[in-house]
Amino acid sequence: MSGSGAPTTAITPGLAGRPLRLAIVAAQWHDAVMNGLIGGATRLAAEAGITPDIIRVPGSFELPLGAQRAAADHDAVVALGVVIRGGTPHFDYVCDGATAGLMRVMLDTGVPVGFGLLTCDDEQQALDRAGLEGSVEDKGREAAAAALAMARGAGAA
Ligand code: DLZ
Repeated sequence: MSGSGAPTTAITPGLAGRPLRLAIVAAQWHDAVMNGLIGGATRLAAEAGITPDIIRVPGSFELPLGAQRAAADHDAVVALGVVIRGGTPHFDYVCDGATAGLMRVMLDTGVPVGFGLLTCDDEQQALDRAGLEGSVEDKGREAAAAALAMARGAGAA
């Protein structure tokens, strides 16, 4: 905002005018894809002048509890994970549990949770969405953008 007297530092207005506190809660399965997702979310945050806290949890099933803990001292949370379908119903239990748990955290706490959980039939589908070189989509970035938009008041009357 040159000429207006406003600060030129990249400050994302948050609660009480301070920068938003963003947590990226990330599972630890499928390293290459996770690195892409975390990179996408981190880049989006950096563009908004935010340095996120990155919190690792063992797997996608643990994302809801990680998000709940992070919601206690952050304005927005991005949950990132990758689940690849195997030969048993396990995939469905992990995906359903993580998805329902993350929604519950968001509604119970009122803290927006960006949904960056990839649920894929194979690794290639995940790589295509990971925001890596050669990927066609960047789901980490999308999830971070959604969480920050909600934290800034999107959807509020
Ligand atoms: C056990 C498991 C399996 C088989 N696959 C995945 C996966 O593809 N992605 C993921 O994030 N986590 C996986 N996990 C781990 C579970 O999410 C969870 O961490 C364990 O069941 C321990 O609670």
